Amino acid sequence: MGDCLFCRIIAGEIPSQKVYEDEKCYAFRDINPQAPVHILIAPKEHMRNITECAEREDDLAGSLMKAAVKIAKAEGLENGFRLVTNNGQDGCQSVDHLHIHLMGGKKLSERMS
Ligand code: DGP
Repeated sequence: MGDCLFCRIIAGEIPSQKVYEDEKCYAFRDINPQAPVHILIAPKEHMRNITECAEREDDLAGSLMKAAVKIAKAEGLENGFRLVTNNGQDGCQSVDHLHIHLMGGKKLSERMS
């Protein structure tokens, strides 16, 4: 686990507002929300980013996306939502534990960058 912030959140060592959990992933509200609903979906197993996740034999990336859609439904985002994962330096990834941002609850910006 080391010093990884999200590993510590998933382990319950640092408090978070959990919204969903299954055997593979843990989802919690972003500390600095950029939309009325802003949730982070992270794998329980530590991996750096989606590049590392894509190197796996299993379909963990698909499971994370399916969990995100399940959470969007539970949050009442039937009007739409956005899923984003920042990857590496140019992607402005600030926490090096893979997470998918789920944002919604308002009409989001058309700008993506
Ligand atoms: P990114 O820049 O894609 O790596 O996103 C990291 C996100 O993590 C950012 O939107 C803020 C959020 N975040 C950082 N520290 C904490 C924390 O301690 N708790 C929670 N809930 N979110 C955090």
